[in-house]
Amino acid sequence: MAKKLTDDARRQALATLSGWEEVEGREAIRKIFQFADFNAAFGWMSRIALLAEKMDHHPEWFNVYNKVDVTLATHDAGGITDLDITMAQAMDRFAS
Ligand code: H2B
Repeated sequence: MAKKLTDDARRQALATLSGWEEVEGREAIRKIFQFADFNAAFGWMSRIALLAEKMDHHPEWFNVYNKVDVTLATHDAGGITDLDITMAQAMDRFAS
């Protein structure tokens, strides 16, 4: 099972991402993605969904039109693991 990152490792990993913030009161990270329209948002979600299945690691997300509000955490570990950082990096990359 993926291991929870230490406080230091988590901070270091977060510094490699842009626009992600720690969720208050819960060990998770969050970013709100904005796209040109629903088609672009949902296309991105579809590509991430394929990756999520491959990784067996799934985002918590909420979509309204062109926005996707994403929270990442590893439920099995009760916090942030490398899986969340890898997923966040892929989300950023796929969105650019
Ligand atoms: N996704 C996330 N974000 N955290 C998990 O702990 C997790 C998951 N566990 N996707 C996986 C599925 C697990 O429930 C299945 C049984 O492999």
